[in-house]
Amino acid sequence: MSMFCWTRPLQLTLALIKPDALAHPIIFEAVHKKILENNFLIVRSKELYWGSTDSQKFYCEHSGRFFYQRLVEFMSSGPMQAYILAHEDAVQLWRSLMGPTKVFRARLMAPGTVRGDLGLTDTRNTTHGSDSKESACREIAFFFPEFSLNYWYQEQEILYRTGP
Ligand code: IDP
Repeated sequence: MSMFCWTRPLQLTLALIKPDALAHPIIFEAVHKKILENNFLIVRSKELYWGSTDSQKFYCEHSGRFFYQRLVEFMSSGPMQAYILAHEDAVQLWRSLMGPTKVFRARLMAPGTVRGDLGLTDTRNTTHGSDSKESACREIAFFFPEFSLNYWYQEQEILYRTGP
C-alpha cells in the first residue's frame, strides 16, 4: 500500500546531484534525504559520468558566459546522480528546496535550502533542477533516453482517475 496520498496528478522533474556533492557521502546523503523527506517519488535514478561534450551540450544556452568553461569542466570532473522525481508540484518544489543559483544569495537569503546549506561556490552548487515542465521533458529525455514520458503520463492519468 502506498504511503503517499496525492490530491492532484503527479508531475515529473529532472534532478541532478552534481560532482561536488556526490564526491562527499555525507553531502550526498543529506541531499538524498531531502528528496525522501519531501515525499518525492523516485521514478528513475542512475549514476553517470559526463565527458565534456555532454556538459557542453547540456549547458549550451550558457556558452559565451564568463563561467561557461569552468562549468563544463566541473560537470565532467566526477560522477553525478540523476533522478526523475515525481510529485504533484515536482518542478517548483525541487527548485525551491535547492535554493538560489548563487551561493552568497543562497546562504544569506535561503538558509535551510540545499544550496544555502551545502553549496560551495556559484559553480559548485550541489544540484540541478529543471526550471519548467517543458525543460523537465527535454532534460529527462537527455538523461534517460529510454524513458517514455508519454507512457508515464498516460499511466499516471489512468491511475489517478481510477483511484487506489
Ligand atoms: P540554475 O542551475 O539555478 O538553474 P543557471 O542560471 O541555469 O542556474 O546556471 C546553470 C549553472 O551554471 C548553475 O547551477 C551554476 O553551476 C553555474 N553558474 C550560473 N551562474 C554562475 C556564475 O555567476 N558563476 C559561476 N557559475 C555559475
